[in-house]
Amino acid sequence: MKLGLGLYRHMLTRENFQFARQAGATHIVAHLVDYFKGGAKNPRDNQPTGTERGWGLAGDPDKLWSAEELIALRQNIEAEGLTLEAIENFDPAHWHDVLLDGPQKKAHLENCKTIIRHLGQAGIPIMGYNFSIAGVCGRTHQPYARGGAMSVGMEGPLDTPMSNGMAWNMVVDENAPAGNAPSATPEQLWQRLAEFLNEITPVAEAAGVKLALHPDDPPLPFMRGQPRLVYQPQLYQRVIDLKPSRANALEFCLGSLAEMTEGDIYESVEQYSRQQKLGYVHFRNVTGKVPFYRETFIDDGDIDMLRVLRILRKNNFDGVLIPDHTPQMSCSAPWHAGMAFAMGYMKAALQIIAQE
Ligand SMILES: [Mn+2]
Repeated sequence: MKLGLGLYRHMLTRENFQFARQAGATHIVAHLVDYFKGGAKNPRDNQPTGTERGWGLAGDPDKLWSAEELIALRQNIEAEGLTLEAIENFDPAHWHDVLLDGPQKKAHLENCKTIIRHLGQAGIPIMGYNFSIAGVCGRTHQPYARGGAMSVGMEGPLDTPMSNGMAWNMVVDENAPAGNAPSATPEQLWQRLAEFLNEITPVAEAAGVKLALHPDDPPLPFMRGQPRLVYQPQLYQRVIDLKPSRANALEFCLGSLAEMTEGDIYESVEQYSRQQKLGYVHFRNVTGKVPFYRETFIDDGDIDMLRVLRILRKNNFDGVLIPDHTPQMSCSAPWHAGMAFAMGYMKAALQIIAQE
């Protein structure tokens, strides 16, 4: 197993690649969506939480990530002795009508195919994605973690309907008419995923790219009046069975899985790693379950992280683990300190299980 670090778009700098390398990482997972246009409630030095308008305006709908910029990113990462393992998340500007079943759906499916082909050309093996209408929303940011560290949690469900012009917790149409977006049914959402996988997996197979699906964060059956896909551990199996393909894989988020009300985290790790379905792993810890949970320091939550690593090793998982999120530590570099703490723990844990 390999240690990686996830970096937001504005953090894809030489200094941060060096930081990752210094903390023992060999791999990078890069976000290319800019989640930080939502203003003061969405500071750039933390994971995005945002407001009812989400994380702000999505990217340029007409500007897909090119093979050239992906190759340049990979080369910049390799220049610091690291490997680019995955791109995490499509920009809702490029695929919102796949999620919403809107009028541009055909063009947006083509956008996804083009982006996957570009990843293939750039030699990036995994595309992480989150098939969600309302997206990562409804979380609160408070001093929840040890020592009063600022962290993310949930204080109950968010039922405020999603407004028109939004998708995936971002604004995709600033000029949308007032009012709320129509609600889908759970079956419609699964139908949309089935169509996406049927269209995209053959392209991904040909490009040598794995699609890796993140579960819902937070994992509730509905958020903002919209159904969600993988909000219990067994629903991951439904995704796998929907489209048998080596390109149909999972962005396996331990935190989101542990926040779910059903299942057992160790059985889930066993079930999906045994099937060789893990693209990469979000290796983080939490206490509690939806709709009242808190993200914790990696050593301080409900999950026995070493037990998880032993299961992954038993099933020959050889991919990348990244910390995903951590609480913010009190200092002048709260994000970096939190990540360095998590990666030090992970490095030690990997050394321990390697010696067993
Ligand atoms: Mn995650």
